Amino acid sequence: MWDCLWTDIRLATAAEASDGFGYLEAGAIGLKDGKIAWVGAARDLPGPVSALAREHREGGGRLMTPGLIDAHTHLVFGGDRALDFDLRTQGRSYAEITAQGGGIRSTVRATRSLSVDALCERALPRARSLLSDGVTTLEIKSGYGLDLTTELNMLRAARQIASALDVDIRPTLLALHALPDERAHERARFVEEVANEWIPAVVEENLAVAVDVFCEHIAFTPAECRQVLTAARDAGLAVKVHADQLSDLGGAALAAEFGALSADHVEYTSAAGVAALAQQGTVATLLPGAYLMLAETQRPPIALLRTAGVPMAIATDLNPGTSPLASLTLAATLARAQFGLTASEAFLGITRHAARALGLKDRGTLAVGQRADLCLWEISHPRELSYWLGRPLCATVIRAGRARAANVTSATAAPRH
Ligand code: DI6
Ligand code: FE
Repeated sequence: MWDCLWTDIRLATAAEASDGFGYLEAGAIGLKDGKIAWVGAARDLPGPVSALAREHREGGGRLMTPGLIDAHTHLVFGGDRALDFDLRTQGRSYAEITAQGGGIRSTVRATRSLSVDALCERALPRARSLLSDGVTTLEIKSGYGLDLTTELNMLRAARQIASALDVDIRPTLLALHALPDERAHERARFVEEVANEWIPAVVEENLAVAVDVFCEHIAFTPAECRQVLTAARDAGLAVKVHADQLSDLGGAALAAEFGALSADHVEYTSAAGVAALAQQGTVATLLPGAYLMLAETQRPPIALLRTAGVPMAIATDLNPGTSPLASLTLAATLARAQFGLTASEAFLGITRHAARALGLKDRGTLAVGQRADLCLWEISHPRELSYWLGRPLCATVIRAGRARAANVTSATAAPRH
């Protein structure tokens, strides 16, 4: 006997299927103990509805998909960068603003000034925005502390978000993001400290499951990244790389070299980089929000990635500087509009391939044995998920078999201490 049976739904399972969606018009899904116990065409149900489950729910013909997975965010931070954006729209470049003390470093100043509680409180509305758009699993990076104390505080804030909201958080130590001003003259020592002190401290408190580095001319060299990724791997943590966003430093190949879960951005990734990702099975995570807001013109090598069979995830990159984007379905629409992804590529990018970008095998598709993380949408076909620009479409979210209200804004309050 299942806990719950849904009928009168259309399904997009995101499992391997010839149409790319796993679309089924008259579907049904049975849930038990927080997992999917049965999924398929309603006409194939193994008995009468009343005999199969303790609760029966009807979806009114709405579309059901896996819960969405945002595999790349920086949603814990202080302040904002609305002024940076103003400057950029008036012709100043991201690199120029960064060099003049704006950019990441201004967010660092604001972030360092906040307590864990205050960081959490500021992040919660942003997280709620993602949740109300169907996100059930969310990666959150540190990286605006640039000192151990603040990095740990950011990760503690991420943990607090996990207990305040109905969402699974995957915390990542963004170990190399920018060199802090006060360490400008001791680059090598800073990198060493990150590798030898920060990573063990994070492991000690079990605050992150992965380590990320920003490999870029305005950030860190491949050699510096290699040093930190080696320490991460030795500590048993998964690895991710901000790769080839603004130039080709071989970031994707570096990610592959370390068996990274994902190489993220990849606008400037070369054919050799794509081949390395394909060989290693590393996901390319596309971040169209940053591409849009930086007015970039170099698109990721989608055709190469597609031909090589590299799984493509799509994420918001939600951050104050380059991607103040708080809707994953909007990210999916942007990936189609700007990068030419197909509707099914966009759908898999926020479901199955996003799960893989986080190393999660128990979600991202509707299949027997998978976690019952589900969304019910006010649309009838999954291609509409990456079509609308900022239209709220999510009707119902179920996480691990339990329903939550689509609008979590008022339902959940920040913890007060
Ligand atoms: N790439 C990004 O898109 C964000 N970090 C990174 O390494 C931007 C971070 C910021 O500008 O605040
Ligand atoms: Fe990022």
